[in-house]
Amino acid sequence: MDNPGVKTGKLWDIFCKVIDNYGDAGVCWRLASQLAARGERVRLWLDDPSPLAWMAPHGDPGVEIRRWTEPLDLKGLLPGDVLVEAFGCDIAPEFIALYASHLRASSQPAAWINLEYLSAERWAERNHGLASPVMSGPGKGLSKHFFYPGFTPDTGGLLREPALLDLQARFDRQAWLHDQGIEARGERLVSLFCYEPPALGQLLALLKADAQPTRLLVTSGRAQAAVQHCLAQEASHKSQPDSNGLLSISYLPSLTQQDFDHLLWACDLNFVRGEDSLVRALLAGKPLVWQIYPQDDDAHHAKLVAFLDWLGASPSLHAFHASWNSMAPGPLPALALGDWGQTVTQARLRLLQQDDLVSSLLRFISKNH
Ligand code: TRH
Repeated sequence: MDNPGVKTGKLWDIFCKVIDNYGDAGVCWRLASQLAARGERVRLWLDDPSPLAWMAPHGDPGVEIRRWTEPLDLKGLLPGDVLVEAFGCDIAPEFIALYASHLRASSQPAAWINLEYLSAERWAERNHGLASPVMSGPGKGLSKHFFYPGFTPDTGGLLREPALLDLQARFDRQAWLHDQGIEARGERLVSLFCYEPPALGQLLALLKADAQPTRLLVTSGRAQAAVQHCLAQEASHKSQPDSNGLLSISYLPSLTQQDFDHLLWACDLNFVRGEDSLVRALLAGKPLVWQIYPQDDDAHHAKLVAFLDWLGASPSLHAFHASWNSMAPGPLPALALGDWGQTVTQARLRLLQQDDLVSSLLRFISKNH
């Protein structure tokens, strides 16, 4: 249920630090522009805004990008009504001091949201919406609230534009491929956005050996480097150059977020990674395989299993993920796109019956503040 009716018309300050990869900036940009689309005003503070130059080159009139310098330049600045601390980024203390004194002067309660990482684990439901008193520093005495994105109605939901499925229904796959310079001749199209999965060589071998021709659309950056590394390694082990069989490979430039969606809509199977691209692949409703962001203590294993359980993944989809994410030894199982596609479309239906993240965030703010 989308609920564009809940409007607060407030000024939001969203703070984000780019740790690595594109997800932090990607999620915060999506949040900022979706808030702006519902009539909110947003300042997005980023320590490194450079990924936005290719993700969102046209910007958004409702979103002001500010560089998070140390110290922050706060001259003449009035803090906004809502403060969003994305992914535990520790908002600059000088900004918190300004916000706290603004609240005291206006006798308003704090509207300070701790936006957390996405997880399908049960604790996300338990912790969603909980208050957390600030015990020290310039915000001492204020209260933050945990906001957990998630896959069930007891969480904050997932970022989803109200018109997304209509846009997808009107999408012209052939025209888009042509515009990208991709001359597809009826092959199966597979997108690849990944880190360096050890099973990548196996995937390439599987696609080469398949009776059905495949075109692999490889995203720029780490995925491209990983594929090229695999191919070079393979070549160095062979005296004769190997043929790619029925596999052809296209390397893509960095796409805008909008064209990244188009890529997911155009393909018959999407390999995605991290957080934001997983959500977009779910919303695309096509068969997907997720490479989860790896954590040192293997905490991502439980997170992956929780997601697959929520998804209702079949044994074959479970097994493919276990292998792709190096959780189980053994070869990659065969692709089963019919089965995987059905699973994803059913999961998407469940998501469409729930509020999206911006609707639940707006409701949370108007109820609590
Ligand atoms: O880049 P990621 O691996 O980001 C990760 C995750 O967010 C992870 O949870 C976090 O802990 C870690 O960073 C630090 O994957 P993700 O989350 O899918 O983000 C990719 C973003 O990049 C997404 O918004 C889509 C966008 N994108 C484009 O806009 N164009 C492109 O060409 C590509 C490849 C991605």
